[in-house]
Amino acid sequence: MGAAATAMLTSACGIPSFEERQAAIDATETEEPTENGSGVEADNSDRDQEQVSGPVLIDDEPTDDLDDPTWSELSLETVVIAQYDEPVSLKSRSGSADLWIAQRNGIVRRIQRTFNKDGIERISADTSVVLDISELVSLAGEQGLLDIEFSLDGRVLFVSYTDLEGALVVAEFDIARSSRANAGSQRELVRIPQPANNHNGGSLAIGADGFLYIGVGDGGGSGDPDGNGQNTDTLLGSILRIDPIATETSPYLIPDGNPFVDGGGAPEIFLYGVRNPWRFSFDAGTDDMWIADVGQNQFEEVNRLAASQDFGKGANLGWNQLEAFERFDGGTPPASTTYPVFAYSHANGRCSVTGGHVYRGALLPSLDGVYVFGDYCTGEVFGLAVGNETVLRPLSFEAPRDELVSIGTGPDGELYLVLAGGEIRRVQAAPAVIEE
Ligand SMILES: [Ca+2]
Repeated sequence: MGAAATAMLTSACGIPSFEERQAAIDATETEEPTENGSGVEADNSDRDQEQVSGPVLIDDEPTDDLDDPTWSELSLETVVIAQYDEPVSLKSRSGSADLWIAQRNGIVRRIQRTFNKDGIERISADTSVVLDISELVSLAGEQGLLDIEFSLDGRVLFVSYTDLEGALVVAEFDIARSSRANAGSQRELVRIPQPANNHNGGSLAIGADGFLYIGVGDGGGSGDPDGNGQNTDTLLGSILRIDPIATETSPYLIPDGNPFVDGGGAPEIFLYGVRNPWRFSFDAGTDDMWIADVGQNQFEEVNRLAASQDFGKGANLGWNQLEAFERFDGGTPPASTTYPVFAYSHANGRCSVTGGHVYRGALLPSLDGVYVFGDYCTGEVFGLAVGNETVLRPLSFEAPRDELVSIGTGPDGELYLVLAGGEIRRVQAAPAVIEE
């Protein structure tokens, strides 16, 4: 793959240019590997402790004194189950064992999974097209088809993409019980003009409440020059929540519980102060919302918005006054900031967080309740447990060093890695080693 193609892929999820990334990697190549067991290096040389609130793991103190959770000993492997041109997302759908893949070029495909009478699984990468909106999609910079999602009943396919004018569009298509969407049924729900072609966000998730949550980046440009993250009058820099039911006057309804229904901001906004929330998800066990927000030049962050606290309804996640726990460019921490549960620096080539899922599958029981996420540039995958102690451990398998664009789950909760180079990999336990 040429450098130009790599730069395009690299930029698909809201991260520095190829040149910036290479410079960062070059600058850190001589560093000693970490010994702290967290897998994530410290960079707190200029931290102002007064700013810090909440758990901090950007720290150079060894974390080996923490009890190692059983899951950190898990021996995992990944198996390639399919390969596509620039996949960006993997989703599942109620009533179907299949996996549904979005490609950046605007094509949605299906990985078919069937089980014989003995329960043996057969996987076939269906080459037929579920939906092709390539003619509607722009592809410069970080643009493209960004995500897909199904309604709770599986009968509607939602898509988010940048249109030919560069705006972020969220639309729905009828798919009923079919494996092919009705291409003529597009109904546009939301269209948000974008000041620049990066930080489009576009992540989609249906909550247990059946509402559609939409991640919207700050609009791009370095440092959020227009202050969109802190401006509740713009949909940029926010996670929106809508009820995708059309009325005569609007393509969707505003859920009654949204924080700004009575004023103070756009009624679609559910929470704000995000930069580029590239992948957020709901914990299938607790309904907590987990948001991975891509940082500027220093820190990547993971946020947990507990279901018991209304999923962070109305929360301000701090951007662009804060980058993770730090003041950004002399910013002032907002009066009521919701801080991340975890953040890491760009040391050792790490560059951009890729949000994943709290594991609730059956294959890896010791991983139950652990948030699994990764870094786009290094392809590393981590487990994060937040409880009395916050524990981060790299998950131990030989993942290919390829850009990790998404982590998806099947209908059974099992994990799949989506690599920008094309591979879809299932995560599973490595076979036992039999001693002679
Ligand atoms: Ca933040």
